[in-house]
Amino acid sequence: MPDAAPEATAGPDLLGDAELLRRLYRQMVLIRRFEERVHALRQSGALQGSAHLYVGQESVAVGVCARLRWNDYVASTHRGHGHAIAKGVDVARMMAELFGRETGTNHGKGGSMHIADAAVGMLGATGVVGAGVPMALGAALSARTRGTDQVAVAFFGDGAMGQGLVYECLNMSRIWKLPLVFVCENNGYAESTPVEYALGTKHLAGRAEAFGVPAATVDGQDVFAVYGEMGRAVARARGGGGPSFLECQTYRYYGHFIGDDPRRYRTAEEEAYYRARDCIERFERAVVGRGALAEAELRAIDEEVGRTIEAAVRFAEESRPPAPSALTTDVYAR
Ligand SMILES: Cc1ncc(C[n+]2csc(CCOP(=O)(O)OP(=O)(O)O)c2C)c(N)n1
Ligand SMILES: [Mg+2]
Repeated sequence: MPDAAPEATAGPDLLGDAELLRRLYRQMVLIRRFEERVHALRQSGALQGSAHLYVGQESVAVGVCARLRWNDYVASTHRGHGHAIAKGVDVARMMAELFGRETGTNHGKGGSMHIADAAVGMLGATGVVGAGVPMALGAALSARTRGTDQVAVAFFGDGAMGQGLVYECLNMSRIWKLPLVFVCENNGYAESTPVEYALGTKHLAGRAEAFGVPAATVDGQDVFAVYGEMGRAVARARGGGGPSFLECQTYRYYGHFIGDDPRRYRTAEEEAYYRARDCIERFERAVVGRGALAEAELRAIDEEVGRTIEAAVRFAEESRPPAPSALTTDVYAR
């Protein structure tokens, strides 16, 4: 492994767009602070339940969602907080959901793995590996049938590349030329199983190409690389050109879920390698180093995000749990 961390790849067009740069940075930091706060709350016992943290992968959700409109669709995974935040779900309502409060996105009945908000196109997280992919396919088919130019995105992990339904969706999206972007977040592991053990090839994009779906492999720890490739995929989808597949190579810093702290299946050297490519630090080096944003601007964003997260925690703590009389509402369709 070479140990020199590469630069993020922003070209002059992106470096000249200060508003976009501020938005990308704020979203990445918002996800990271949210997740770190969730980790601390869980460790202290203030928060119950399971959570799969997204820390390390922020540049994937942010680079992808920065290309989407509010009414485009996203279907998520068990590691879904970052997707929801990047798509515009309110962090206070997300925190309330994790606390099981009635003000939460799912009125406190869903928790970490079911966060959904139809108002911003967040179709939902799911605990079933690969199950978000047909949801996104259905949303893409709906958009096409209604004649809108909306796009749907399916986020899924390398683990979902072993799920048959993903391949059925690749095929269906291609023959119907649906406006769907498959975003495979290859973080190297499915729980503790390395991708090299579970999959017979490192070339995941080749699997999509076999179905006739244009595919690309990108450095998922470089928000500009993700944003660039996603721009091509979204243009293809909105223009009637059908689906695309993006393999984003990335890494999760924490364990598979909160509780998988020893992480015995990977080495300290490997973790250090990916941390040296941290998406937020690389972004900062690129934009401050080349004078696109002042460091003081980034620190001001950090402070604002810190206040937003603390306000979200207060909102959650001060909200009530759902009333016992609401036990069966919103649980099953009537
Ligand atoms: C259909 C199905 N099989 C197995 C599981 C158990 N399981 C939960 S997460 C996970 C690993 C998923 O790995 P990946 O898709 O790479 O996502 P990551 O956790 O790395 O983000 C597994 C096997 C499940 N939830 N659903
Ligand atoms: Mg994985």
